[in-house]
Amino acid sequence: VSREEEKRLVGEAAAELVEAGMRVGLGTGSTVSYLLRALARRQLKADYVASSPRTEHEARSLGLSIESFENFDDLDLAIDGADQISSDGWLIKGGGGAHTREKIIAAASQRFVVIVDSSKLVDVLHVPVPVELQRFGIETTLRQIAPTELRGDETSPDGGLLADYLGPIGVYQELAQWLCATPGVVEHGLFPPSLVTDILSGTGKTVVRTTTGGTR
Ligand code: A5P
Repeated sequence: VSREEEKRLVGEAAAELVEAGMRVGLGTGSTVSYLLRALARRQLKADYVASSPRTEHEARSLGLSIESFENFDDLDLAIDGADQISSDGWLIKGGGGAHTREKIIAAASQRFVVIVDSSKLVDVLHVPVPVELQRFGIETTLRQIAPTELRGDETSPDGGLLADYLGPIGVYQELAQWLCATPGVVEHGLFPPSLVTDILSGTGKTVVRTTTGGTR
């Protein structure tokens, strides 16, 4: 079974979690693309919020109704992919540069479901850790969180520069706090287990469901 097939299976399984009338946050990436197609086939009347222009465009072209996130103060459910999931439930996200909006959506949602193929399951998280940085003072911010490499002129939809932290990871919580505490860092791609309520991972032809019960 290919990785694409695993992505399709988890995307379709996650689409079954959506019910009519729900307010649903949609993540970004190739796994989410399968989710969007499955949601479009279900033709539910639900309100969707997109974490990126890519998702917004893709969802609209499939006929899903995308609302502005300024219209909702919370969400019932959010579904997103990830770059890595550690055995203790931490995520690295942002390979696609959308992690700031994705984290806002995850934190706003009653339930945050992560959908991944088996290649994303790791024992221990490894670099790169994506970061979004303010352009103002970029060189000093990069120096403070060295070694961090800019991804050229790639920006987030909110205008931040995207970069990858490449240094030691150590204790996840400590790295997350250090990155957050550095002025100029808009957001980093480490998501703590407390943000996540469910993980759907594709392993061959089966979808493994883990309820992590993140509390918020
Ligand atoms: C996007 O910004 C990211 O957080 C992740 O890279 C994404 O959710 C995973 O994408 P794939 O499903 O394409 O691996």
